Amino acid sequence: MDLRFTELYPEGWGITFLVEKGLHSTKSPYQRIDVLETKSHGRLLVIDGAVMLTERDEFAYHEMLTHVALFSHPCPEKVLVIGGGDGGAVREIARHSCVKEIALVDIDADVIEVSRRFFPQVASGFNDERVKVLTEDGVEFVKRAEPGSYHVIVVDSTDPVGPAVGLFEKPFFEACFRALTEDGIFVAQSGSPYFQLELVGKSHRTAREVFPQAATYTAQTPSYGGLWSFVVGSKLHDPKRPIRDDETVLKQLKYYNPRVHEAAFALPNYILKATGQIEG
Ligand code: AG3
Repeated sequence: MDLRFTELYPEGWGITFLVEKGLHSTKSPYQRIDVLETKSHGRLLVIDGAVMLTERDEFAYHEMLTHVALFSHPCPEKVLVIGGGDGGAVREIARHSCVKEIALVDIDADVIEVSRRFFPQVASGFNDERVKVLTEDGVEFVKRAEPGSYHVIVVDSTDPVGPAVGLFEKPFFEACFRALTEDGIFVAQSGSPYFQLELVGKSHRTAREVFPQAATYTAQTPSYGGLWSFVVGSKLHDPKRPIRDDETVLKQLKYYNPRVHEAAFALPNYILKATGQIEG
């Protein structure tokens, strides 16, 4: 008999993994966390029934979430990550030697602990001495942050249900704008173009209202059902153009390269329409 895990998307389709065994299940004060050993994708982290990452393809999401903004900035010394308690985003950011400080703020200490224990390769960035981890509400943290204190803010949230709802709202984008330096860049995961197209559109429009430059880009993330979207807002630098080519970082990467960076902003018509960039 095959054991299976399916993340069922709202319209009644989903993504299925054959499961070797369950490794861990826990209910934190905020959400349910499961770790499964799959047949095809190594370990799988699930939060409240939604796929967060697999060992096999987490690189695509984490590289594209972080390096587009980081390579668009000439010198991102101070970086803030909101969410991302698994550590994958921090691991990618820590590859850049120009980064001097990384603060990670995740509301759920249990996610960090589970990742350290079951996903040591993903959580490896937590061992970097530039990283400071805080377990508190990301929205409140950014609201209180000293204006102009971060060069890049990366939002690695779960879906907009439960504790992550506020991370998709305009007041949070505005708080990030204030917390960024004058040439700061904001980037957030903005949902699946297949099953959250409204969210992709809303995130894009919100970023446009708050930042002088804003754009949506995509990457292939098979474990999230195909294509995934990200929204980037920038105060000065063009987020569509990489302006550093740090070879020591680039040669470590499995997905991102400067041509992928530029190409990721080329969007299919249905996403251009959903984000209000073409009529229809
Ligand atoms: N980012 C998870 C993206 C949301 C996935 N949603 C879904 N499968 N319904 C956080 C985990 C990666 N660091």
